[in-house]
Amino acid sequence: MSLRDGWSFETLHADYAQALKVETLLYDSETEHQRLRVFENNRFGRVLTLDGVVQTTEGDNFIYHEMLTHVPILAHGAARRVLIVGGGDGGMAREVLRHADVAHVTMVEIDAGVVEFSKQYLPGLSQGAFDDPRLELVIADGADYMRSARESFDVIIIDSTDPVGPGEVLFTDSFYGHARERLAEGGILVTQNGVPFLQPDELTNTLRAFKALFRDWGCYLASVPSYAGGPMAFGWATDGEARRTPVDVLRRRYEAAGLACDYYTPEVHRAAFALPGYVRKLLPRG
Ligand code: AG3
Repeated sequence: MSLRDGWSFETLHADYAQALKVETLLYDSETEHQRLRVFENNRFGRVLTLDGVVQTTEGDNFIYHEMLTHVPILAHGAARRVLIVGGGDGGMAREVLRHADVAHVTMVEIDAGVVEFSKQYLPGLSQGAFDDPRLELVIADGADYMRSARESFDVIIIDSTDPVGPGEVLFTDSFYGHARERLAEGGILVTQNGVPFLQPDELTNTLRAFKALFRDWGCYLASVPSYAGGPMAFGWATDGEARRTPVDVLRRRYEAAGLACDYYTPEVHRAAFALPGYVRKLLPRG
């Protein structure tokens, strides 16, 4: 049971759990796909959980969403078409749409319930992104979409849950293979890849698949307080050279885009690819 004595306990990991105080329970119900809850916490603001696992909070979502959007988009330098898989809360779309040069965003979310619900209970996440004419919302299974779509994208962002339940198919080799076919030349794929201290295999498995498919593959890190257990890893895969974009070029692009981020800076962008030893050891070898 994830709600106990006025606290929300997360049971994602076998031997470690975080708890957030539930000031007010605002919503608690079962959608077609998962159990959805929103509550108010004094430190984090509104918190969204799916099947008891924290997905996003008003307080710290900027870290996750900025790092999964501005890193690939500014490294690419000319992204016009972006695909988001998942992201029903609208936070990822919000950050992508800050780039005036992005002409089209396709967002593929499996759960229409999450989108409707987020507009109502978490308006601060999407901040009007769902009304932007550049956004095309597709309610579909991300894996089915990736297999059958014909469009191509400069940046693909996988904003998934953890690889349990509906999110599991978004961590398979065949899904990554289909994603690669959807990338335009020089296109970049980034993924939510869990907290490597607690979910080491998740990162190794994804990177093993990337290594077989892409010329440049790896991961970068950011600490998101509500994804407890150490920094979170984001998978990076491309056949292009964008990872090596120098910091002064990133600075110019950041300024030209008129961004004023709360986490992302061009320096943080470069530094995020520096991996501590325990993470480096999780990368596939040979
Ligand atoms: N989706 C990522 C949630 C992952 C939480 N996992 C974890 N703590 N290991 C967030 C959706 C926000 N748009």
